[in-house]
Amino acid sequence: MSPLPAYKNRVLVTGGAGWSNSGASSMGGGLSYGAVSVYTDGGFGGPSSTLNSDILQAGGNGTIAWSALESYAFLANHEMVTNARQLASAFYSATADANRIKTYYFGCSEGGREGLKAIQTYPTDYDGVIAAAPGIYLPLTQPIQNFAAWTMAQMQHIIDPCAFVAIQKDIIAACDDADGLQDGVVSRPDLCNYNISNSIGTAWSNCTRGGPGAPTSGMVSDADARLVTTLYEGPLLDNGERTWFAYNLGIDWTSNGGTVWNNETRTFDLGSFSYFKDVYQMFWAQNTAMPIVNFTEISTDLVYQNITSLFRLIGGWTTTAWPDLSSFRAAGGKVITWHGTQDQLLPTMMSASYYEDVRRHMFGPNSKYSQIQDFYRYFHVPGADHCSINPAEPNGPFPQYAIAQLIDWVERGEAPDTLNGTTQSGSSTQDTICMWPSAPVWDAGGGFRCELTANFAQTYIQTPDAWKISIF
Ligand SMILES: [Ca+2]
Repeated sequence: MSPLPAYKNRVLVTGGAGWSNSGASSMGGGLSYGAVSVYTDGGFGGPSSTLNSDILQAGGNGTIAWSALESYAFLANHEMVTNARQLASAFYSATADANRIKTYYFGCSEGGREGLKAIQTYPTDYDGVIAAAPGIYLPLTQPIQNFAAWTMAQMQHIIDPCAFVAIQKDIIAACDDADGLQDGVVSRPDLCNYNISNSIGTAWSNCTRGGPGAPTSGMVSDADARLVTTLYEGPLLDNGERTWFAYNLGIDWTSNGGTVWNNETRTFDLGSFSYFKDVYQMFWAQNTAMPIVNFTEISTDLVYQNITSLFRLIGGWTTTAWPDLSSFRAAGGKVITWHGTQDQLLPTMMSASYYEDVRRHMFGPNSKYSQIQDFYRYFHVPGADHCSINPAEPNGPFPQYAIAQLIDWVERGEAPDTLNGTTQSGSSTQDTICMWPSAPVWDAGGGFRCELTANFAQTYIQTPDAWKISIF
């Protein structure tokens, strides 16, 4: 048995996912950094308990348990790290050196949201934070991410998941070398202009994604291509205004646009779309009985109206997009956000947009990136999906050890100009994750560089012009 690493005056908090504050699954990571690891159950009664199972039961049918929501939104994390710092200090008082304990945070998705909420709300809680693929703009992102469901219902075309996958493969094949390196990774989705109608007639065989009983072979139809084209345009109102960012070309639609084979009708039905139903139940219906949602009665316009209500109801606690991080910066804090370019749940552009909001608000629209990079650095992870490596693009780099780079930044002043990528496949040559707004490119001889393109942010990030008021 190898000895435990020495304690190095660090506390590492690991954040939750989905409707859970619990970072239990990542907790072991702290050991390798000489850190005390902590997580919270959010006050929901145990590590596996979640907001959606608690909020209406605890409040009573028809009543939101506001304390549970407050705890989930920000308070549980604050109380935890406050206590953890005191406990670590007391426990290790015999061996701790004089330096103040450094507190770190890592979380992705909901965990990323918790990390940003912490630095927006309690700017001295953490010395260093990794807020990855953060689920900010929560009142919007949770319901809107299932817009594939009502789009399929509206277009009366419930797609075979094998068609989703066939189109995805076509996109990846067509856009792979736009970055200059043929490695099965779409490292530059911004340079990818694939027209989905080119996939009409693409055949598949031996596909089991449809589930038991479903056909294993088929081909992409006109209706499949029309649907997927509409999905990649993103959620638009009837008047054409954009409610939210589109996903990058090449994502896996089979979760957010999940369908299930019906052996009786020999067709596909819509899947369950739990996040949409959770929001519907908790905040729109406020009823302990899970609603039965008929997606043919749902539209982007209707959801937009309900999101507007949701911002008024819970936005102050959950939106988590406050762009002024001056207090955190003044306290010496450092923050890293990374987001996979093939994120299939939270569109990559939303993190880029938030980062640009912070830059504009704190330093001005024409500020040099070096100013925000002094304390906040943002990275696009080529090919990665939501908080993980992407089985469809396994040669992409993944920032597995970004915490080590964050620690070096906080404790030694070594700011990361790139993140170190590890790969799932040994054949990849990608081990460097470029810092926004630079992006990876390979020249004809295989030479790699992180390239700066004029107005990259302005051309990459769409404008959700449906929102006439600020939605911080
Ligand atoms: Ca490539």
